[in-house]
Amino acid sequence: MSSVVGSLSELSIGGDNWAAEVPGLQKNLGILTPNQIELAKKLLHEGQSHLFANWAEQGVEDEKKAHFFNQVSRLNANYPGGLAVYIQNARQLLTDSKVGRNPFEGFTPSVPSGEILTFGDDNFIKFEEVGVEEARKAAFVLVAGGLGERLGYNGIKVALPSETTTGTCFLQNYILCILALQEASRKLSEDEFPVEIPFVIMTSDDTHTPTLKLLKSNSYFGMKPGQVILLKQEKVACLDDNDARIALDPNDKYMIQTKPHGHGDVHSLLYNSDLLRTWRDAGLRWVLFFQDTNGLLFKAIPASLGVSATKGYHVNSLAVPRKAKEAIGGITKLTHADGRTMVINVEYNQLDPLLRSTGHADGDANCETGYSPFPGNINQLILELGPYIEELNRTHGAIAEFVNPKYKNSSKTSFKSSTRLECMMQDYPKTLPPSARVGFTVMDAWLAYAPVKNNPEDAAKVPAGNPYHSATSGEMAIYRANSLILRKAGVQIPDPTTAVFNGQEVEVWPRITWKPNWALIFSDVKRKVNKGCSISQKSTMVINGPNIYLEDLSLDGAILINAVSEAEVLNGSVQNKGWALKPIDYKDKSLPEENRIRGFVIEKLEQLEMNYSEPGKFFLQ
Ligand code: UGB
Repeated sequence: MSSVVGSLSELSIGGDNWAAEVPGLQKNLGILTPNQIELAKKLLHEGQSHLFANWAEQGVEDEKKAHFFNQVSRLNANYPGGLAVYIQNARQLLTDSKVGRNPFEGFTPSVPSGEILTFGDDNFIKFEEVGVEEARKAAFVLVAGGLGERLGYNGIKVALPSETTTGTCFLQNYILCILALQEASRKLSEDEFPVEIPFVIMTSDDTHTPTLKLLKSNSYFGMKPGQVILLKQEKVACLDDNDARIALDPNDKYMIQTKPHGHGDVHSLLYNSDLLRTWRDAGLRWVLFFQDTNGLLFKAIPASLGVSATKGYHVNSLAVPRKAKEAIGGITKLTHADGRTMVINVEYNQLDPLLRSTGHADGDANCETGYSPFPGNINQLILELGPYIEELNRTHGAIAEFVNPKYKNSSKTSFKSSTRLECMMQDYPKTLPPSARVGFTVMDAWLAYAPVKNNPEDAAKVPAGNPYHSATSGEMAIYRANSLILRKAGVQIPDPTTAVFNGQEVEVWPRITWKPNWALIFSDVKRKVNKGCSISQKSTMVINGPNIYLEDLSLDGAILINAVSEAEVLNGSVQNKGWALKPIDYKDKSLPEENRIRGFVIEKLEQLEMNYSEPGKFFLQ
């Protein structure tokens, strides 16, 4: 038993003098309601007397004291079993973490086998086509309640430009992709299925209002407002130490610090909403979960949905080759001594201890391929709706929790900052019966995964050869993927140059972007790219229009093409000064944060902009 609890359990909390040893509380008993007294007793019982240590005399700041109890009451009501259970769970998990207890006791890890896709081959193309067809039976769920602590950006992450050539923010990109999938799937459908793909966004107190504002001020980026559903997750109390002492806000002694409980909340929120039943009644078959800042995501979705449908997976996790120690979980097969097996994400902070404790002396290390043998979880999950509903009916959406304190020192006695219990959406399969069909799909990282998670300083410190996961690398990855896709379709594109922005060396490919209604899948690209095209390394190309065809295009500079759907274009030779990437200092506060975090701005020297607002065939020259 911890020291704090030990000493406090000696308090006679049941007797008249229950607050005698907590003067801050004792002197305020006169203003407390019976309900507040019950809550205060619970707190004392759970070793939380420090919360009252600096309370003012009765009559001073009484309103704030009432707010304090309102908050305690909410925290108590929002956690299954109440705040006392939360503190007890936290104390247990913190003790386990301190002694380094293996949460996978009894399990042996091994490398699972899954579907490994190669971009552009026949198999990939087939899965993409099946995926587009299935998309009309899908609902999308974006988890966007996270604080983005590692990125340190002041706004919500989904409002950040995914790339700065067009300035398209992540949320806009996701919505345009879903709408493009909706349209493509509708065209393939011969039945009466009304196609309006539902889009749920899980927000938190930190992100809800700005997310709604972003949507409203941009007319939902073209989606029908009723198609977008916001579900807000509640936060949990932060903890200051291994005794699970609740953390107070450093600026307000009557306010408990809270943080999101983790993306795992998405399952209970969906369970408690009516959405899943409504979707099932409407004939939907898939729920796709994804995260807030992966600009490549939708390049991977059609093929992976095709895999789910073809293989009949109840759960399909998307994965990419993982570098050892990269901050993404490893997909692992776990076999228990009693014979049970499961294929599950082992989070990045747990993989190394698990491997070491099961005879892998090097822990989380690369193998001869230069990658970890465990595929990296990119936390995009495709669940089949029917089995998902069945499972949630059983579990009510509860997901196992964990704690991840950042310790100040090796004795693990204090934290760098307060911590809290969390749960992860990818832990959903942990409770599934052995009959569940759980699979995963691996794709190249260049195609599928380029999140924006790390601030410039941390990104620059990433071990050599590991991905930066920064705004700089996230943007460059979009250009690289688009260039590689066009190359595969026959466009001549030279090898990239390298440049250093914010201390990170990155490949710089031509800045090629297209709207999702131009090409969602590789066969779209192949249909629209004809012979004789070349794009120089310094070039920029922005394609905005569904029927733009590239043929005999020689581009050395910048071109922006906007065309209505009936306009068909484009060939010829374009040469101009183009757009250049100009390095900037991320510490220069005179520049917008959106630019500073990527370490460059785009200098628009010269470009050709073509706007085709009438139907017809057009040629550049
Ligand atoms: N999120 C919420 O919506 N609510 C919350 O309470 C917390 C987060 P992070 P993390 O693919 O790159 C995950 O912080 O947790 C949202 C996987 O666990 O970006 O470090 C948040 O808004 C890991 O296995 O990621 O790591 C964001 O959209 C690995 O796959 C999302 O949850 C890794 O992501 C993820 O939050 C990865």
